[in-house]
Parts: sequence; C-alpha cells; structure tokens
Amino acid sequence: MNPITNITNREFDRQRDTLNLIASENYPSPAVLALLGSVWQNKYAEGYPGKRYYAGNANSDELETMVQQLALQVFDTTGEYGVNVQVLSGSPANATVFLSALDPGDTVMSLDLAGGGHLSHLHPTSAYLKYYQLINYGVSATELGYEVDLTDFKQKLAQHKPKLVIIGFSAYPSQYKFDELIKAAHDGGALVLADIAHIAGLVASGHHDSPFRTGAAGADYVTMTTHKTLRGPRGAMLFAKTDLMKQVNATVFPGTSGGPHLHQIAAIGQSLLEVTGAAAYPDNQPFEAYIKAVLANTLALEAGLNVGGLEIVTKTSTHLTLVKLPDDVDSFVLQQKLEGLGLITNRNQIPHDLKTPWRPSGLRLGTAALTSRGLQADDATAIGRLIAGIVTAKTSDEDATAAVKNLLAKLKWYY
Ligand code: DSN
Repeated sequence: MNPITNITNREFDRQRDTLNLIASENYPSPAVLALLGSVWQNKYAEGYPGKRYYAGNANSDELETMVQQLALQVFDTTGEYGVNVQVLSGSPANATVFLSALDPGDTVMSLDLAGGGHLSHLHPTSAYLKYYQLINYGVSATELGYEVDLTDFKQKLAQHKPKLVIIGFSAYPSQYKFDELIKAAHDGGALVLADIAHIAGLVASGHHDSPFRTGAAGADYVTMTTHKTLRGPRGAMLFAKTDLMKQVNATVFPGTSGGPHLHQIAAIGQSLLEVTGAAAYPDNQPFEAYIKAVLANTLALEAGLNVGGLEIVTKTSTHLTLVKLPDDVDSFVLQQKLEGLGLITNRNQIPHDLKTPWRPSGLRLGTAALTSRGLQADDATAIGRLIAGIVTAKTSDEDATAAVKNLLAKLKWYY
C-alpha cells in the first residue's frame, strides 16, 4: 500500500480507538473535513475580495466575504469590529497583532505560562521576544483555586506601562472576567488583545463572557483558533475594532501570510454555519446544546477525578480541567502510560509550578472532543475515576484497558 495512505489509515484508527482528552482538539463535521480537501485548495487569491492579484477569483471573493459576514454575525454583537479570515492559525494571528500594533522595543504584558498562559503570548522561548519586552501578570489563590490576580495586574500595568496587554490562556479552568480586565488595561493606557482560542465556542454560544464590547469596554483585537471548542478546521480569525483593520489587513498580506488558504476559509465558513444552525453537525444537535454538554461533561469528569482522590487545581467553569498530580508522579511517564491504555492527555504546568514544563506537576484534560462523539456525563465521571485509579495505581492495566474499550463502544464516530 502507498505508505502515506498506510500511515493515514493508522492515524484514523488511532483517533477512533482512543479517548481524546486533549483540551485543544476536537472532531469537526465531515462537511468541514470535505472542504479542507476540496478544489478551494488549488486556487491562489492573494489580496482581498475585489482586489486580487490573479484572475479567476470571483468565487473566492464571494466566499471570503460570506465567511467574514458569518464571523461577525456569530461573534460581534456591537457592529464595531472587522475581521480577517486569512490568518493561518493562532500564533500567526497573535504575531499579526504584535507587528500591527507595536514598535520594536515596546512592552507586552501577558499571563505567565505556569498560570495558564500560552507560548505565543511572547513567552521566554518565543522568537518574537527579540523585538519586544515581556512582563507577566499572574494568578493567585481564591476559594475556587487560582484566578488572575487583579491587584497584581493593575500594579504591573502602572509600573511597566505596556503598550499591549494579552488576555488569554491555554490552561486556565476558570472563566476570564473580560469586563474588569479590559477596563483595567485600557485605564492603564494599553491596547488589549483577547486571545479566545480555547473558549471561542463558549463565547459564540453565550456560555462565556465576551471580549466583543462597545467602545473602550471592548478588546481592541480578538484572536481565536477555529479548531478547538468552535469545532471547525485548523485555522484562525483575527477581529479588530474597525479603525484598526486597515493596518491588520496590511500586516496579514503581505506579511504574516501570502496567498490565503481558501480551503481553510471555506471550512471555517461551514463551521460557522453549524454554529448559527444554518447547517448541522451529524448529531443534529444545536451548537449551544453541544457547548452546554461540554461544560456539564467537564464538571462530571472533574467530579470523577476528585472522587478518585486527585487534587483539582481550580474548579472548572470551562471545557478544561487541570489536575495537580501527587508529588511522586512523573507526569511525562504518566502521560505515556495513559496513552498506552488508550487515554490521550497532556501534561501541563500548574500555577507556581516548581517543576519544569517538560516534566510539570499537572495534567490537563478537556471534554470538547469526546462530547462531539456523544460522551454522556456519567461516562465522563467514569473516565475521571479511571484516570484517578491509574494515577494512584489502584486500577490494574487490564481493568483500565477493558474500561476504555467499554467507554469507546458507547461513542459515535462520524468519519
Ligand atoms: N496547542 C494548543 C493548546 O493545547 O492549548 C494551543 O496552541
């Protein structure tokens, strides 16, 4: 057999036959996958609708305009934002904001990595740190766990006067309080980038506070990936207040992108149609009901982890949960062991982690992907108990393998 087909078939089987708890992954509809492999991928369309460098772009113009309108319909309730749907993914979207809003030497403030921040927010290994200064805000303990420390946030703003503040995360189980954080950042004279990659689906369905707000109450820039809770293709969108869009568009092309990936844009459009209800995911469930189930499943998963004796870092109110592993557990070894038993997870730092990002103290789990496969809350709890049993060595490998097989048998597979 063709070796690429062979390895693709193996990956197909791996995805179908394991329990995917990676908080940033999902299973888009077959219609989204079909568009990624459609004729759109053959076409170059450098430029923007109505102003392209090559011929043959009447359909591309119509497509891109339609997807822009859908994006604004789904996310912008204010009428004050524009959108670029050509950004290739989350990190290039954030880099576009840096290049568009900042001058070399400017200071950026973002959530620290162990507190739940993201590498593309100029963390120590970011290539962009060559051009900008970085200040981190952090989290502090609350009765629910750890949340952004507003006092620290305001103090750092006053002390370092960053030009840009990034409000966003990749491992933060609470809901971000966009209202107070955006206001504080603007009061401190900073521009605001809200990176809602993880929570785009929650924001779109009204299950998370939105950074799209009127006037100074709103983020200046909003970036998101489209493949996490939004359940679209790998891709991204970059929104900005309309007066900032000209600079954003000029930075995307020519800059962080060349020819737009029209197949990706078409697939984003399909997933937005599914959010609005104009098209359906194969289970015919409204998108809002899907996100509601994701949130219920995370709570149920967390309950199972808890009952099984594991410590939760912060009570979840999103699609992800973060476990503090017992000190003597090597998270790298654990992640491999779980994979061997059919449970796909990722090790993660936790607030104020003393261990390294390679062998950190935590395990991050999310329910967006399995909920797309029809996961029910009692089975989410069973998965939590199962993981706890494996971590505490109370469950044998044989029992764990059988439990995973039983759970998989209840799930749907739409491909
Ligand atoms: N890799 C994604 C995540 O897991 O959060 C973000 O880039």
